[in-house]
Amino acid sequence: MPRLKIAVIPGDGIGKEVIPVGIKALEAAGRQFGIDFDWVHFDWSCETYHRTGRMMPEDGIEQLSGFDAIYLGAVGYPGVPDHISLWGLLLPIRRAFDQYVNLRPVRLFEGVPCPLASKQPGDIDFLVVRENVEGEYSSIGGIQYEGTEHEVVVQQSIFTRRGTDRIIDYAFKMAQSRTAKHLTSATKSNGIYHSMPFWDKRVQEMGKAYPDVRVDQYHIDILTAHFVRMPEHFDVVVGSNLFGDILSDLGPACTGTIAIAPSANINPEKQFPSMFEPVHGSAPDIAGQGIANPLGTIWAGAMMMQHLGYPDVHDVLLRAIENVLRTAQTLTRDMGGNAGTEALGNAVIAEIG
Ligand code: GGG
Repeated sequence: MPRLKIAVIPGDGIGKEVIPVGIKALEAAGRQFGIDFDWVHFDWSCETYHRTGRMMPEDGIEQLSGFDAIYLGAVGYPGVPDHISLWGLLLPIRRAFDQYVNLRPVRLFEGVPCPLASKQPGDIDFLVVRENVEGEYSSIGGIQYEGTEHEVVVQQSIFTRRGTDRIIDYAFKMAQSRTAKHLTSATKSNGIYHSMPFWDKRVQEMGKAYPDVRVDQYHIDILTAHFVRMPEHFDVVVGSNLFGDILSDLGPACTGTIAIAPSANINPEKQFPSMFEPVHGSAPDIAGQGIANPLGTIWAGAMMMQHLGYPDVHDVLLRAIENVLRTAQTLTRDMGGNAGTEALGNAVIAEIG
């Protein structure tokens, strides 16, 4: 009987509410295929930071390194600056385990009210491929003359040839594996002088190895407009760390709720554990009320099973989400219903059977 060892970091806010639901759903789906889990919980969070001055212990990465995967809720809470919560936990994990691909599928499900009136389920079904370890998410830079009227702040972005090529190549491969074989690349090469024209050039160069993939290159500003106006146009969308992050919030917002969206931080070579989390953050405004939507966390769990070599478990979980949404009986508030986190989780688990 396969036994998977999963590190669980619920984190902050609604992360603590959605992760237990995700675990229950994974256990129900795993049972059908004789898969067992060892869940090892780590209480690393902004609360831990308040108590200890660190989001995770000094040997945190070492502690995670023997696991098959990491299942994370959310980080960030009032009182801890946002850059501390990201740089103290999420980003060091992504970097230490070279999780350079961030996969964020975007899909409009039947039963979920769509804010774009003319769009139907099937119209929106694309994949954002986000570069996950370099780019604009950089700690290189500094401040001089702090607090004076001469204050100067410098923030560097990092675009390596290796880092740029490997994410673009991954995105081409994803596009090639799909029916539409269509890749869209997001940059801002008319405004950002060095890194973005470099990225554009690498897309053109690397595209030569994928003649069957149709390529579009857009500036990020008009691309966001196209996301809203014609989301059906997109299949695989690749962008830098920052642009990918923005597009993968905007995409699911166009499908009715960001809370359904999952995020897979992948080390494709499987040398290190990959990490799975919902796209959404800790949502302090609704934390503790039992009303958070757990579907992004459950879908992230499904992606974890796909990555670990259990596509059947992935499919069972996704079918259960689809079926629950289709009936539109048990929806959380973000989807126009009044069900709570537990009720929606139980409906998915009942569907799993
Ligand atoms: N679900 C993880 C989480 O808390 N996300 C909030 C966030 O700000 N993430 C930034 C990122 O994905 O880079």
